[in-house]
Amino acid sequence: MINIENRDAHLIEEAKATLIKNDLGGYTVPTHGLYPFQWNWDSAIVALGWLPFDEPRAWEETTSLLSAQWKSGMVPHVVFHKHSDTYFPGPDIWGVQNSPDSTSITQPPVLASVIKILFEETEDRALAESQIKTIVPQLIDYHLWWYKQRDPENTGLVVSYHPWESGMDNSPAWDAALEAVPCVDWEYTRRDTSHIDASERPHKKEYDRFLYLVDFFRKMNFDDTLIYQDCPYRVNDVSIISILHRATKDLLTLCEKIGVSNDQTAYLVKRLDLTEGAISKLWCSETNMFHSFDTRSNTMCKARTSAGLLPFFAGLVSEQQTQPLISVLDKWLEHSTYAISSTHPDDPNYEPQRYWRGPIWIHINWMIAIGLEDYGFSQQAQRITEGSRACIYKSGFNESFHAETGARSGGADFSWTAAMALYWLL
Ligand code: 2M8
Repeated sequence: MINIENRDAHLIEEAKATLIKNDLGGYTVPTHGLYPFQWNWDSAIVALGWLPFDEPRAWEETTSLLSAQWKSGMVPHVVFHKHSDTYFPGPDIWGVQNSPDSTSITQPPVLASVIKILFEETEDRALAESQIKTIVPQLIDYHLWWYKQRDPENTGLVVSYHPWESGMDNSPAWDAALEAVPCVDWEYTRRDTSHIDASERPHKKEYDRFLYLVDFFRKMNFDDTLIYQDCPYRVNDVSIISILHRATKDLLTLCEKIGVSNDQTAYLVKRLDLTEGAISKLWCSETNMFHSFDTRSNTMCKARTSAGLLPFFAGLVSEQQTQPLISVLDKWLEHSTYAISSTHPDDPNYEPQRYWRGPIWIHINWMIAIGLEDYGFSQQAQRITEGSRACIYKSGFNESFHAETGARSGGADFSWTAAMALYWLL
């Protein structure tokens, strides 16, 4: 018989060792080789992993990310602190003239929600109090940037300009919107497929468009207004909108705790109201799910993906929508030996091993489980937690997990999975 306590103790040590191995001094790479820089939402999740065994290091993960914040308030999706040629595209392709080097787009802003957790759970109160004073103003600037630059017409739904910004790079949700983007007109050599089998990565047709968009941002001189007007890819991403919504609420709670109340916080409150009034645009009564929306073609991105469950995390699911969405979730779980796959198994574009088209991502399951608990669906939350834990027991700290077998998928020794194990699962 397996001794569960011993197994968990061993896994905890392994998870800590994974973070320590991926620590490049103040920031943690997702995994060496495949992703040799600091990624935005990875770092937020990773801070939670440092928290139980090194509180100063947990905070440092977030301040190193915020050190790359742009004057506009934007916090980049990748920060190129140190040179590496194991990844493509690097800073030369992005062409940003900032220090430190970074990309010009952002990622799902889960950071403020993480900071709230760090603030509440850090035992060294002096550390927490001192960090929060500098971080909160930076987070306010970041959230103001989101609402003002990414929703200049006050629709209540911010837009995203790149599948990399969603963090769910090759999700079938983006297929149609991405097809409308031209292909890049120069040759390039990918590095990702030299680390990971091509069957687990996006196709060339997607990379051609990813890179066209990178070129486009540079040609627009990274000007928020011009990009909003002309970007050939512009979607209301239900995942970003949900994560931003919860993060803004968490940020406002933090502001209250530390006595910050001003025009900016009042503006954020108004923005929450706007989103609450607009979210029904992303609800589909045929699929009984939320979907992203392509604002270029004015069509819904009908793929059934795990992003469509994240409005639970945001508290954006209405009373009438709750039961239908829970029925979808229950069927999804019936299909799953493990946890929630990134794409619903019945979706025609589901591929259980290909990156964001099927595999299980532990941090997404964490957010869904939190949302379900908030709505009182503890049984489903528990089932998702157990399924996520089972992936780790079976295959360790991988980037993601095969949706049906729980086998490894993507990179090994992966920081956000180790962090979720330390903070959530073990
Ligand atoms: C993946 O995205 C990067 C581009 O940002 C890539 O494939 O090159 C995604 O899984 C993304 O969500 C994640 O933040 C990043 C690093 O783990 O890798």
